[in-house]
Amino acid sequence: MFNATSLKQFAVISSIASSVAASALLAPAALAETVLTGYVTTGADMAGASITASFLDGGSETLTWSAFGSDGNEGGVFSDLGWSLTQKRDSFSYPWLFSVGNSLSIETLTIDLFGGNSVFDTILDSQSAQNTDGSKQGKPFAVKNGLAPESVEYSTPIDISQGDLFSTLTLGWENGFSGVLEFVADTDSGTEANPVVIVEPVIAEPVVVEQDLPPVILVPIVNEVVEIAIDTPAATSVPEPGTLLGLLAIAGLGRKVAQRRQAG
Ligand SMILES: [Ca+2]
Ligand SMILES: [Ca+2]
Repeated sequence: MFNATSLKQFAVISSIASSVAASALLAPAALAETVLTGYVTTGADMAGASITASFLDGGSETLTWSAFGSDGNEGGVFSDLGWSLTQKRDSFSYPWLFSVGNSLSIETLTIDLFGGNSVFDTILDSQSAQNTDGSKQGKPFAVKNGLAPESVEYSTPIDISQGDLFSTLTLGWENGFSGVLEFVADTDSGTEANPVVIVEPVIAEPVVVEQDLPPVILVPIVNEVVEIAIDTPAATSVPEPGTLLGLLAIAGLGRKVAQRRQAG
């Protein structure tokens, strides 16, 4: 049988048990690290990647990369607006093809491979301290043919990167790009079981730093001397109200004293 004490203990134990269960549910699952498939990634392997073209005269278009063709190696995006980006074989050796119709002028091209479970491998020297195990040799962006962009930026390193593996490549042309550009940029892929993981930026808690503020110096404000004409009231012989009341009170007191003397 439960008495009141054992019921209370039961309630406390239940409460602890449910909060443990809740915290177990809320605890983030440990994320597995990226495991690369190897070092050969073709256009078809990058299906799901996100490609964004921004236009010199404003606006942008984002398309999702998909495999195409019958040989199992080709992939790309084709815009109805008149531009396309494709990759047809092992990205280590074969170029990407960026094609932009003359009616368009593209300011930036951003290739984000995360959705395609792939990464850019940017360092050729596999003995480099910055080479990630399993990624082998990479190749940084290099133009094979066409108008080179003025800016080339790799960004968003992945979790296992030692300095060579990035999720995103952005190319920029100050005066816009149209025509055909062939470039090499090596890629690798994550496995299905352990896909590519991006390093989330750590958002620091805001820290309030108490500073020794310099003493506040009060500077007297010197006003201009302003002459104010004051009408000085003319001197009068009229007693002030307070004085008048005092005189009346003394007079009254004197009368009362006189009356008491008469009564006595
Ligand atoms: Ca590769
Ligand atoms: Ca590498």
